[in-house]
Amino acid sequence: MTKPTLNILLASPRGFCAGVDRAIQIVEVALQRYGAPVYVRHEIVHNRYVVQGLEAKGAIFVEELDEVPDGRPVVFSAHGVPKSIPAEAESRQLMYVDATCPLVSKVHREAERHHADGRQIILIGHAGHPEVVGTMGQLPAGVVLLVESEEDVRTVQVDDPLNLAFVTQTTLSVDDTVQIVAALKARFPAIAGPRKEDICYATTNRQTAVKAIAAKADAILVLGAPNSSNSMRLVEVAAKHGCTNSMLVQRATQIDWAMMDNVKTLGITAGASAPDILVQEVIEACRERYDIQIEEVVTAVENITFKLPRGLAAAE
Ligand code: 0CM
Ligand code: SF4
Repeated sequence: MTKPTLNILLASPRGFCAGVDRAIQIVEVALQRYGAPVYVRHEIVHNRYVVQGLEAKGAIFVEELDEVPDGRPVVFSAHGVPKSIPAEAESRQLMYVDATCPLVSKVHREAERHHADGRQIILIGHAGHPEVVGTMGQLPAGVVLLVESEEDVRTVQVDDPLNLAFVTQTTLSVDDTVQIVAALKARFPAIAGPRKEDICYATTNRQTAVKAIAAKADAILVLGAPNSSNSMRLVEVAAKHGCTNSMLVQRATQIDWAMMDNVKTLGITAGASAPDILVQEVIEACRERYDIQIEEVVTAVENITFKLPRGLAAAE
């Protein structure tokens, strides 16, 4: 029996970013250097496949430092941690390695600089996300105010409109953030901040790439996890740009093949924490059912890498 045809549009860039690559490498190098178990506070990146792979090598994932026994090394996840966490590790004389993405650390330093200059800070981000908890926790409680929407901008109570700055989470929707920043500038014309926002190159590039395939695809699959902010934003961006039939899947086994009945062109992308092997798994699952043709749609070429932290680099 001949298989039906399926055109696959592969968004590029997609999948791992430099910060995720570095964070995973940090856990692997720590395992080699210190032996198992190495503890990791929070999922190193928001992906079960990655977490399970590291667990198999001897990593133990915990949510809080008090779950780490004395004398064992602990790695902090790519999303960043409040200042209280390294302080607590130091007070317990725990060996820790910070895998915070350098682009998240950059936002931490920006917030500290504004605070040192006497400004109150507004963070644009999603409440409860670990990156938001980490960025707010760079400064004393109450110094950083969180806004999630234009509505929040209308109601936020600031101490002095002339002494304000904003910073953002790195994995937001670029288009939604433009609106929120515009609302902030309209209400507080003197607000200081980055030239645009603090959304990282990987988030920006993956959103641009999914936009390029959205209008041409009957359905889009985004490989990623529900707790992955950048992956969830890809699902939303695809829906807003012409493909309402856009879905998050963690593995090929989650694909609803009944929903694929009328799909002639399928778009595929992956969040910054989703390994390429999961994309390949989806392509293979499609190949079993369809006669597939793959077209890669490239909107940017990335060649960014980040060095390992001092103390973990190969020669040390
Ligand atoms: O921040 P987000 O939820 O998108 O995290 P992630 O682990 O899915 O992606 C990589 C990062 C960071 C910071
Ligand atoms: Fe860093 Fe961006 Fe990757 Fe997060 S998504 S780890 S901020 S490069």
